[in-house]
Amino acid sequence: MFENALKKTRSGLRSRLAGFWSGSQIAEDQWEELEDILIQADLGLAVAASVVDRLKSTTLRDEKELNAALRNVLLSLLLEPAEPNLSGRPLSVILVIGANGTGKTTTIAKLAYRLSALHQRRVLLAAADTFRAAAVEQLQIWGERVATPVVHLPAGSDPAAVVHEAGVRAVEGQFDLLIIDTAGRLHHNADLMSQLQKIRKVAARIAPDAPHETWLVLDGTTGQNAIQQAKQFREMLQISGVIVSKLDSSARGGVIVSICHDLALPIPYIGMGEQLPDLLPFSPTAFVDGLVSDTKW
Ligand SMILES: Nc1nc2c(ncn2[C@@H]2O[C@H](COP(=O)(O)OP(=O)(O)OP(=O)(O)O)[C@@H](O)[C@H]2O)c(=O)[nH]1
Ligand SMILES: [Mg+2]
Repeated sequence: MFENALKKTRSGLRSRLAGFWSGSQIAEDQWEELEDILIQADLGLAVAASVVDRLKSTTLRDEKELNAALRNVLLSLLLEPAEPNLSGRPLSVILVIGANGTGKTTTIAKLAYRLSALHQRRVLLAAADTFRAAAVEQLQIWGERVATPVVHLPAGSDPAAVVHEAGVRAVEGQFDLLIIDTAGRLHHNADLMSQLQKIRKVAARIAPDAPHETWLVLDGTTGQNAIQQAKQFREMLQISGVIVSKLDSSARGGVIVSICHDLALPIPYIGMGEQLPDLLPFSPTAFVDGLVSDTKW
């Protein structure tokens, strides 16, 4: 899954680790270099330092052992997710939030495709990004492609009203899932956060315990900035998981470790492209292998 996506990061790591083993043990400056390598792979300062600390306290005799230990340490930092079970109630409501351009709308289309085509669920979409002119139309185009209805109101309507309308329609039409698309940018950040809080309140009236999931979409190519974004959103709203998009492009991948370790948030899915099948449940083993392993090792 990650073999091609993380190729650049992996080969960088490999070539630098290969030159590591000159003497019988790793010198202090080499540990520092390893920390740098991990930071460059987007792991973040704190995580990189803690990985190195843990490796230092392990007996390592050669490159192979270093790689195996690195693999184990990284795996231990990742939360083991399961694909969310959205079938235990009559209607599940999923709120999708995230900064402008991170991939929310595309992710929703991929989710609708995955959950309807693969899991045979009846999905309804709510176009609650009423701020950006073309946002409703963009969701409608995706809706047509995945044969999923989209609830919308005239441009400039209150997004919370769209959510209310979609909730009524979802209950009446006995849909299994309602997925709500939201704006990524308003005139002010504070406006966006209060709008999202209002949407959340309205969503809470649709079904008991709704929204059942609030997924934050982070652009995997933005590295540690994505972590800062997550912290801002988390101050305002309870987030149940993070979907990392664009891991197929120039992402260095390490941000995944930070999301699990620093934010302690699960990653139900990852986005690996712009096509409908390009949303996959996150697999920690496949990810770590993509980052550090190679079949030859
Ligand atoms: N390569 C790649 N591109 C992606 C992925 N997900 C989204 N994109 C692209 O990222 C761009 C923004 O995607 P949108 O889904 O419109 O993002 P958004 O968060 O809804 O944006 P706003 O509504 O403007 O806040 C589009 O060009 C998408 O095709 C992905 O997993 N891989
Ligand atoms: Mg959008």
